Amino acid sequence: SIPSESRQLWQKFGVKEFGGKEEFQQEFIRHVETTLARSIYNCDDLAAYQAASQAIRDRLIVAWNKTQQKHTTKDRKRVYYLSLEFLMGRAMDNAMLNAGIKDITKSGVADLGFKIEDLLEQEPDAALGNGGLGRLAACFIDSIASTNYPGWGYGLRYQYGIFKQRIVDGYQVESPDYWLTFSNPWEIPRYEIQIDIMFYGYTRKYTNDDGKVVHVWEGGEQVQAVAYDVPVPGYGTETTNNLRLWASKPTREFDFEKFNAGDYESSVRESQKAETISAVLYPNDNFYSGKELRLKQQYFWVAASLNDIVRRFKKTHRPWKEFPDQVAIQLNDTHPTLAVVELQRILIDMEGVEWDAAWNIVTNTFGYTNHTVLPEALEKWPVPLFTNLLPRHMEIIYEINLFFLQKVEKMFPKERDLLARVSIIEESTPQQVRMAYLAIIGSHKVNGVAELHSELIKTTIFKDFVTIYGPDKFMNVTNGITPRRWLHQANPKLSDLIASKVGSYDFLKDLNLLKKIEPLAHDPKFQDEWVTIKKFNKARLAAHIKQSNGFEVNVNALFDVQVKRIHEYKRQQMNIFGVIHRYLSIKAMTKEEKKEATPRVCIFGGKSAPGYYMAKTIIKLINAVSEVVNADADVGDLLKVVFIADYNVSKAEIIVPASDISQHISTAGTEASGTSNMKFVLNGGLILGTVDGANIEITREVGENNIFLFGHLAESVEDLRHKHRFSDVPLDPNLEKVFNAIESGTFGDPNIYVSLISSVTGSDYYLVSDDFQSYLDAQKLVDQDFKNKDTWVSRSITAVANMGFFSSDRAIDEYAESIWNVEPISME
Ligand code: Z2T
Repeated sequence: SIPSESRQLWQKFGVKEFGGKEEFQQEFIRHVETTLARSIYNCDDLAAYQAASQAIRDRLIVAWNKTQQKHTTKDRKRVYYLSLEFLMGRAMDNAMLNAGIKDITKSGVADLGFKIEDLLEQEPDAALGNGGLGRLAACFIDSIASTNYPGWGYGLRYQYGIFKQRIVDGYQVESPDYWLTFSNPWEIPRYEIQIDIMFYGYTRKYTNDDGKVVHVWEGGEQVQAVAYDVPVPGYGTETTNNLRLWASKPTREFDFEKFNAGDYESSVRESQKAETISAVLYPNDNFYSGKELRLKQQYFWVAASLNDIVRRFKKTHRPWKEFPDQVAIQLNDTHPTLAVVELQRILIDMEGVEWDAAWNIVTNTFGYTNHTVLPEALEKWPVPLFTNLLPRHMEIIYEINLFFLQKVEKMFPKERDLLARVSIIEESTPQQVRMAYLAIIGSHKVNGVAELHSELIKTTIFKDFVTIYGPDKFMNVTNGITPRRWLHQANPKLSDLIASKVGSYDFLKDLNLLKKIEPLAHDPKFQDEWVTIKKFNKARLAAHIKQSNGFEVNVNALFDVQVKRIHEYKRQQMNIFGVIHRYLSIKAMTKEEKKEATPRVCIFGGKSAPGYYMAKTIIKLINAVSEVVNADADVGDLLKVVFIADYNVSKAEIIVPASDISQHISTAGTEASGTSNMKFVLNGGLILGTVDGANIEITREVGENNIFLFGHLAESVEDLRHKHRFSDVPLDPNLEKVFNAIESGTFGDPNIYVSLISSVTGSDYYLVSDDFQSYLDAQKLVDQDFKNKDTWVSRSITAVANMGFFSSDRAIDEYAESIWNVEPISME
């Protein structure tokens, strides 16, 4: 239908991706002079970053357009990854790498007088997530693109990412992360894609001319969702997928009545309220807080995304029953569970599909991933709040629940308590909507994120549902990480060394090829190169520490790292108690003994949720210990304690390659998977960890000689907790010495730490005392083994060689095969 003359013009002038360095430079200068309206005389690093990223962005958009056209013509099943968090970090280095233009841009900007490293530094992190769950979503969309699956991410465009952390007087202080100050070159605003979203109002039903009962939801407040698209380039492929983030805007009609009534100011104020929906990311990791604004965010995002997905499906004019053949939707935790209800509502209220047929479509479309068994993290919304905000959805939930409970009652007529146990509605005051149960009932597959975790959900929190649905609905997909960011970008020297031995960079696409370096584990020359690279990475971190913390650390010391969100279940408190124990031991050493000791740098980093008192106390203690230990002349180089402020993705890229040991020491059964454990080992660091989450599978892959495991097993945790509650369990004697030191004021005002200590001397829910001796023993082994440099490096090499399984490409293939039933689309 497009006339051939027009078509020819489009072909003639259509934008081509630049290929060579000169074309890049031409684009760069064009953007400096036009997009930024600057010149050679006022182009600083920030402007140069902006111009370079504009040039790269243009190139991504060309690939994005091609991919989307291809996917539309192929018209095959797509996957949609719904996540309230995408912890992307910086985009520029990844965009250059994946598009295969890193060399030309690097030398292109160098000719113009800029260092690429300086430009990369200008970019703020896109920190739209809290921790593991958000970073997993970022790794997954990288892998979906890199393995050529047609897949979109859907999320919220928060104006404020996770807060920035400063340490003032040893305490965490938060400040807002307004990351859009200099505009964001990596997003394409789609002002034409505007979707009306309703809240509140009331429901009504009537019988139409055909005698059918029709439900309507009306009279509520309207806001508008505007789409912002972020191109997601695959590595070594033309495929460039889309991450669509929604921002809230006031609707245009919204103000009219008040405006006419002369109340202009208040109508503007009202419309500003709409903007706050997507304004800020909730800063909790593994913790649920039932705020109405959070539920609003969830519905806003889910309704906009489903509207978009359904609109795309309707363009193909297929019958509704084919919806699950065209669409797979993955629920990243329970945050998007309203999508189940919203799709059912669209089908029955708007599209006139019968209930059963609609429900069939819904359950065949969704998959649900659970990320935690911690009870305080499970979402439950009070029925009154829910009914007020989403009255029609509440009705549909009651209906879903009724049909579900009828089915259960038929299956198990004698099980009196079962119905109450599995009901979506918890009979508390007030009643609560159990979102995980709704997600299970509304999905065809439920998965955990590591083997132990996937077993635990079947035997504990979702046990009854295994009885009802059988075991096949529940499965495991062990998490993974993208080797592009977490090996090649973070550790270019190691990646280059590996490539020189493997013969190519193919391992970045097929991580099992790492196996080829295993025979080199005992090769002295290779070992030397390996050690040199680790030293270089440690020096790079040491320079960062010098800059941020103001003191020097010895790069020959053992770098011992624990960086992750601060949480009692992750047990940073056990780590710092261990550091205090080490400090006391050093103080008691003779000169001779000191000569034998292994010097350590204990590195901590991580944010606490702003309202999490215990986590904040742990941060304060780490900083207090740091101050005392680092200033103690008796200790010298044997022990340094560092708290790196504002841990984020970009800092992880510096910290991860620099570890000798990293700690993943959660109470067994509490860390669903962990993913930083994978990052550290992939970069040649060994793990000191508990038998928990993905540590277990890492042990299986790398061999138990190449990991330091300690502590009680998940199966004993319940008994141990019981003992603490119902009998007197003596405190571990070494821990007692540590507490005495704290209580005697060695690290400043002991009053600060009273509740931290009594949480252990009391019920010790996280079993710090129970595991403490075992932890110290494992640490001792680490000290000894680190002295044996040859064995240490061969263990490091062997471990890396066996990390292939933990590529997120593998995880995505498993989801695609066993949950989504989607296939790759080649861009040829
Ligand atoms: C989170 O980061 C994780 C689980 C959550 O449960 C919430 C958040 Cl914000 C609701 C983490 C797990 O703690 C971690 O073990 C896992 O590796 C990660 O999700 C990705 O699955």
